[in-house]
Parts: sequence; C-alpha cells; structure tokens
Amino acid sequence: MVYSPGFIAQCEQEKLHLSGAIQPHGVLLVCDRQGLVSHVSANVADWLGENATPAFLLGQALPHFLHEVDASAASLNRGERYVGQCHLAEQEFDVVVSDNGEQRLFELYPVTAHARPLMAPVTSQPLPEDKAELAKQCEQLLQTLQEMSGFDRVLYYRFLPEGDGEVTAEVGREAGMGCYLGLRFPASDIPQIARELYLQNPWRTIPHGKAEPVAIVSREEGAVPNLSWVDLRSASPIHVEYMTNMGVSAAVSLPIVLGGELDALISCHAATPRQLTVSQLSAMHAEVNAFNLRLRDYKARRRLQVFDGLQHRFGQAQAVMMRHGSLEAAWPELSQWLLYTFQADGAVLTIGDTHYTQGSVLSMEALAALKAQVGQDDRSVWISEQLAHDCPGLPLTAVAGVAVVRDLALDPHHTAELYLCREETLYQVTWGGSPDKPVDYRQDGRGIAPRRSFEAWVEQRFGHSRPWSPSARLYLLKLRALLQKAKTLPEEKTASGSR
Ligand code: BLA
Repeated sequence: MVYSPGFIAQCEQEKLHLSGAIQPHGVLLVCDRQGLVSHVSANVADWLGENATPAFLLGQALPHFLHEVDASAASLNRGERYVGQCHLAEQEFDVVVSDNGEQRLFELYPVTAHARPLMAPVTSQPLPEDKAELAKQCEQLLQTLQEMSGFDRVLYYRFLPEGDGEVTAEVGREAGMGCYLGLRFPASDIPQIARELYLQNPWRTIPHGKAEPVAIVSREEGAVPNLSWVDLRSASPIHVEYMTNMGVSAAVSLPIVLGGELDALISCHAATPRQLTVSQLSAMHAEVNAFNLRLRDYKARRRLQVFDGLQHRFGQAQAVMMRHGSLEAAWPELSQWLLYTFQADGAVLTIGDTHYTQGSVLSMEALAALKAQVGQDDRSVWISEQLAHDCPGLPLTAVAGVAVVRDLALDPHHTAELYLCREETLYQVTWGGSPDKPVDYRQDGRGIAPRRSFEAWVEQRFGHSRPWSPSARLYLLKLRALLQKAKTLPEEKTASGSR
C-alpha cells in the first residue's frame, strides 16, 4: 500500500494531547503543585457564574466548591483518574480529576437531573467455549452498549498485526448509516498518537463533532497543559471531517486492551449530536471490562489447549524418531507428521547435498537460491509468508511461503536443514474505500483531508501463503531441539548396549 510520506508525517505530527483547547460540553480547571489555578477553559464563567472569569481565577487557589473532590482524589498518581461530584449553587457537576505528572486537572460536566441514568448491572456471562460463542457474546455486548447509550450504531473494530483494522461485529445497521461489517481500514485512519491515548483511557467521547472548540487560557503565556488523560480535549479537526464524511455527528470509543496492547476499539456512532454522562460512560466501561476479562481468559485457555495438543504431537514425533533411529530413515513417516502438524503443503530435508522431499515443494533451483539468501541470517528459524517479496528473484511456482529450520547439525561434516512449504493462497481484502487513497488533497491547497468514500473496495492480494501463526517460530525451535536430540539416540543406544 502506498501512502505519501508527507501525509503520514502530517497525521502523526498532530500533538493531540497538546491541543490547547477543549470541547464545549464541559469546563476545565488546572492546578499547579502549589494548588494555584494555572489554566482554565475560556467558557468557565458560563457555568461557574459571571464573576468566575479566567482573569479572576488564574493564579488563585482552587475554588472552594472543588475542595472536597480534591481531597478525595488526594492520592492520584500520573495517568490515574478519580470520578466525583460537586455542587455550585443549584448546579450539579460530575467531576473527573486526573494528574498529568505536573498538574492536577479538573473536568467539570454539568449534570441535569433527568440525565442521570440507572446504573446497568454488569451482565454476567460464562467463559465462551468456542469462537462462535465468543462472537455471540461480542454481539450481545454491542447490543447492550447500544441500548445503554442510545447511539445508532456500534462497531467492533479489531486491529490486525500490521496496524490496519477490520470491523468484525456491528449492530444498528437498520439506522441507515451504511454497513461496515467485514470492511478493512488502513492503519493511518487512527494515528499512533491517538492509539496511545486510547490505550491509557477508559473511553474517548466526541458528543458533537462540529461544535466549536473552547480555548484553554494559561497564567503563563504559551504554556499548554498535557491533556493525555482529559476526555474533554478538543477533537482533531481532521478526524471531525472524517466523521462528517461517514455521516457521524457523535462518537464514543471504548478500547479493548490485551497484554498491554490495543486489540480493538468499540466504536459507537450517532447521526445527531449525543452526550452521555460520566456515570453512563462508567457503566458502559464496566460492561466492556467484563467482556475484556472473558476475552483474556478465553485466549489464555485456547493457548493452553493448543499447547497441550502440540505436546501430544511432539510425543508422537519423538516416538517416530526412536523407532527409526535417524532422520533419513524416519523421513517418510516424519514428513507426514510435519505436514499435518504445521499445516504445510510440502517439506524438504537437506542433509549435506542430499534432498528428501514430500508434497508440494520449491524447485531445487529455488531451494539453492533461498539457501544462499537465508545463509546470511544467523537465526535458527527463518519464516516468510511472501517469498517473492522477502527473497526477490527466486524462481517460484506454487510455493509462496516457507519456514526454514537451520543448523540441524548431525556431525561436523554434515549439516541438515528443514524447509516447510506453503502454497500461494489468493486473498481478497475488502476495504472501506480505497486504501491507496486514505486522503484527498484539498482543492484549496490547504493540505490533506480525510477520504470521502467508504464504499467497499476489493483488493486482490497475490504472492501470499496462509500466514504462519505467531507461535510457529517457538514450535519450530522446539522441533529443532527434538530433532537434534533424537539424532543422538542411536549413539546413546550403542553406548548403553556396550556397558
Ligand atoms: C480517531 N479514527 C479515530 C477513531 C476511530 C477512527 C474509531 C477514534 C475516535 C472516535 O471514537 O471516533 C476511525 N472510525 C474509524 C474507522 C471506522 C470508524 C476506520 O468508525 C470504521 C468503521 N483520520 C484519517 C486521517 C487522519 C486521521 C487521514 O482518516 C490523519 C490525518 C486522524 N483519527 C485521526 C485522529 C484521531 C482519529 C487524529 C483522534 C481523534 C481524537 O481522539 O481526537
């Protein structure tokens, strides 16, 4: 996929956390370590009373009505948040307090009585038994979130290893906002800096994309506070334009984090502006969290099952090696085991200049060229699922992917290598709009704008094999150890026989 470097740089350079502005549905007050107000949003008097102007508040102690919340949040560390309430005259506020390492930030959200929802109980579900059950629970989660939020459409947007994302579940298609299920979107639709922020926050809300941002006024000129943990932070103009192109006015995203990495984003869309209260968001977050924990446990259990299965298979391979005593003799049986266990279409064993083959393999010419190229690499296991790309110039036919296990040294005079081959698989990837055109250049020359078309766009991918699993490398190392150990068995037998 081709993106212009200038475009990537422009997206990635936007310092979202230093935007110097907030969205207008709340008020921001920032205190320095002395407890004096260092920044306020310019709309502060609209909510706190006409005397509470930035000029009046800046440099003063934190206003009295925030003291109780401040005391409750006393032990906050950098990046942590505390949710509380406070009153000023007749007005009630939800207050989210966070600490950015230099300052303490108070987000105030005015609450109207009718907006306060009943807390939905966290749905209790059993640990899913299989993939189908997991998918069902995921869809149920989206439905629950749609009911709790009143948003029109909720998507489960799953990240792929290369950073692109795919919509794997969707509810609310009947809202008439288009169907995104099964579509893939390029990594650049969510810049790295935004992903990092989603990793650190329980939700991100943009209740009214087109609402005019409110400037943050500083006591010291030019000092902008770090808003990494402040949901009120203004929305990126380029993302607002993207939302508009999608027909979306309001968005809420909730991250799914696994092993410290952003695995997915649950994205709620509304066609008209829509604001949720902090307690509604907290209740939604609790639902997402409960699902996240089940997903984590499901994956851990699946890994254990795969591991147990492989332990069993490796036991079989060991028995084969014991029966035959040498790699050469074991090959007819061992190669069948290899194809089955590693889901390969073919396998080649080379011992010195001799080749033993099984199934669909690389030509001898391609093998020699590959051997020369892989010889430069000092890793014991070398993997490719796109040989034409990774080793240009190889005379390839059916095979497009290979896993090489190197240095199965038999003795100082004979080295052995194993090649597991996978044939080419034709891939079709359906993108939400052409991935080669993630942006349009503005006609007025003011730089880039997000893409306007989300129509399904089909890409045919050539030269790929089915991907090797992330744990293939580990299992191949285990295989290498097993084969190296097994080849010494005949000697051991002799040794024990002569005793
Ligand atoms: C943020 N982009 C996002 C977010 C999503 C997407 C989910 C999180 C914020 C939110 O909740 O809206 C992308 N939304 C999608 C996709 C689907 C969807 C793919 O519903 C599919 C159905 N965006 C661009 C380009 C740039 C860009 C070209 O398309 C860069 C110049 C930037 N996207 C961008 C930025 C944010 C973002 C800066 C962060 C917005 C913020 O948090 O303020």
